[in-house]
Amino acid sequence: MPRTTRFALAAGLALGLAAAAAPAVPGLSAGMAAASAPQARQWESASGSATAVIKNTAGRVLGTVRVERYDAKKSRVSVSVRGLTPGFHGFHVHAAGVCDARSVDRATGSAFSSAGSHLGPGEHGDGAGDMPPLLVAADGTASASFVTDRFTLEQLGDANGSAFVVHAGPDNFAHIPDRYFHRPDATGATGPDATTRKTGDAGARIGCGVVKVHA
Ligand SMILES: [Cu+2]
Repeated sequence: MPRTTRFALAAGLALGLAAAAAPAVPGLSAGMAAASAPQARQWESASGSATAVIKNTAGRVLGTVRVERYDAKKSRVSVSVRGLTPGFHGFHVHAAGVCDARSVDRATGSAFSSAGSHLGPGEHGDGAGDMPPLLVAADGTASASFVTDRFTLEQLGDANGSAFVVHAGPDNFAHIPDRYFHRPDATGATGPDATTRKTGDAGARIGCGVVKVHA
């Protein structure tokens, strides 16, 4: 059981006991006990957060990400970046909490290979780490806030951590209708190729921030 849930339960229990110990006003104890339940949930939703500072390959800070518990199943992600090229940029949670600009992926030449693949199982677009792309304005800044139930704070802070990654290009979420055919590839497949299915063609990793989960 997560520590926060234990705390919420304990707090709710304590309030319930306090209410039960106040028999002087009949009916009040039941009311207080009922009132304690939503309060306990509120505490639970307010506790816990995660932050990440996103840096580019030169180590310059591009911006920050904050994740807060929204309710029992959802998180709110708030991100603010600057110094990017205008347009859409793929934005994902990657599965390893290591942002080493010198770790270059041999196949793609991209930096921050150390952050690993996208968080969670599932096809690209349906994975836990898939998030709305950042829309960067002409002045190079982007700001977004959204709610997701695809990952929890506990998942972000798992044994090998996680990282927020900004990509050089837009993310097509592997949403390529089957009418886009190409010649059979090495495996004989004729639909969208493996790179599109896996990465959404979002291109190189240009920003990376290790997630720090706070109790
Ligand atoms: Cu990514």
